[in-house]
Amino acid sequence: MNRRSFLKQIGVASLSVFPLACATSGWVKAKRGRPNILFIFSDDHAFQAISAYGSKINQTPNIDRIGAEGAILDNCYCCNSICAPSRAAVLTGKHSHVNGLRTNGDRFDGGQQTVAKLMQEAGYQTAMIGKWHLKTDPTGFDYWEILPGQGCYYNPDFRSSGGKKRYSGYVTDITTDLALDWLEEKRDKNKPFMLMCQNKAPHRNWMPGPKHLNMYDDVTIPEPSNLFDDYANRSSGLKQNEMSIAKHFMFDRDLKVTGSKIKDALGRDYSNYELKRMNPEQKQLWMEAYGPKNEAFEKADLKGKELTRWKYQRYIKDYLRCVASVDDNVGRLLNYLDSNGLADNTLVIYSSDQGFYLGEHGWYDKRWMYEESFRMPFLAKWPGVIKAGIRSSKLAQNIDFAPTFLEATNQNVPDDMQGVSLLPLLEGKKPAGWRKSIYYHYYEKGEHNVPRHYGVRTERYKLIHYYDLGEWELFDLKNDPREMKSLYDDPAYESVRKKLLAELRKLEKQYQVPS
Ligand code: SGN
Ligand code: CA
Repeated sequence: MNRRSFLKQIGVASLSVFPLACATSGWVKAKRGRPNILFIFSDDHAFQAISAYGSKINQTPNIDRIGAEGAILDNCYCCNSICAPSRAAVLTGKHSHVNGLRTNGDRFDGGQQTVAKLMQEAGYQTAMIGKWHLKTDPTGFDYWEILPGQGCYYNPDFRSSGGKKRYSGYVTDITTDLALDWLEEKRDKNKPFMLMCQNKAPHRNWMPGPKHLNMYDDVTIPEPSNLFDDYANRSSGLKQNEMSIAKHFMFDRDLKVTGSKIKDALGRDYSNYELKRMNPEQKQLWMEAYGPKNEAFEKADLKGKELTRWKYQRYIKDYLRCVASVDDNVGRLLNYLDSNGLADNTLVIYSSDQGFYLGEHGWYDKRWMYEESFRMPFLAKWPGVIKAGIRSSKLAQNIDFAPTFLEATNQNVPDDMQGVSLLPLLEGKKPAGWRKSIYYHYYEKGEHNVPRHYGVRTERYKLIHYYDLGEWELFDLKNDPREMKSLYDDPAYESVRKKLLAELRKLEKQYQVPS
């Protein structure tokens, strides 16, 4: 770790107390040259659905390959578990309260410093392709072609500086086609590149592509042990959730029971708008795949827990089918690098804007500071710099991605970025003084009714404050990795609670969180 990173880790934001000479030379190593960066980012891809993270429910051979040839971070977390805020943190290297994007409803200020602009100024060709979701147009990219808003799975529209264009086909394939086309035809091959290839999948409403419609038809996916969580011993906020597998799926749109008018617990029966986008051939394949399965479901007339179990199976299979297409397309990108002599000089990263509930706590969606949605997958390969098979459990965060890109390409990390480069971890080092805690803050009041909260996670514990409810939770992740019982009021944890609170206040000061 260079000295600048070290100062940030220990919470010294300003360099002014140290001699200036230290700040200007010797910290940024010259050995790495100017590699390309291929950043593959998915939307809502949970670590539980990646075999390199020990998935019990699917295989992701191409994503795994990145980790097998490089490094895997086991404790990488987002600063705010929702789409646009996570993306803004990645671009700026800053927490939500600093980059100004706290909720999906906010507009990103593209006038501010971003890693894309810094890379561009350093002579890189930069491209943003796929899901963007920041409301304002991308800045700092030589080329961008993005999905409007959340985008569609079938025959999606894309927007570029030249206007809107509809492509026929499946969004994950098309996003990768556009990325490959930029690599092959559109970039200036005399310059190094940073390509951000960002999938819509596996976001709700989990529409599988034509190739994967019947995958998992003959298997039963194992359920998480807490699918029927009763929310005892934790904040009252859990019971108020509107993201429950049992209660908050719309049969037609989410569960693909076409024509169903069964309402969810909130009285909604939205239909699946994606079906209207399909051409006759796509629609036929779809109906052939889902028709018989839906008939069997209707005949079975399930009730209670059996119905919830059926919903879980339908949901998880569709989610995993979307992931299968992501994985195939990761393979296409890796093959392109291999066969065009680019692999050796390219840092490839696979990650996702946040995690997701795959039935844990009875849920789908994200937002909470519990592990499944807080944690992000992070796998990286860079032959010659990252040795094969590195695995780090140190605490990393999405605000670290921009500093990582900058350090990897031999640039200074601006002092106002709040993250630190992850390269030491990826290189298998165990830097002394690495951060011992992570700050988190979820601000959105809206869909899924998750109470706003902030908190701190250390290597072993987690403290969460639901400030609108005036409630706290404390988890011992070593003894209770599924976060089923808060120990906040347990006298045996009195000193742990005090230490965590002090740590939280320290982080708030370090990151200049407004009170
Ligand atoms: C949509 C989804 C929500 C999801 C948000 C945010 N509803 O609104 O389930 O939480 O996006 O997702 S849907 O009915 O429109 O599918 S995010 O990844 O963009 O933050
Ligand atoms: Ca997301």
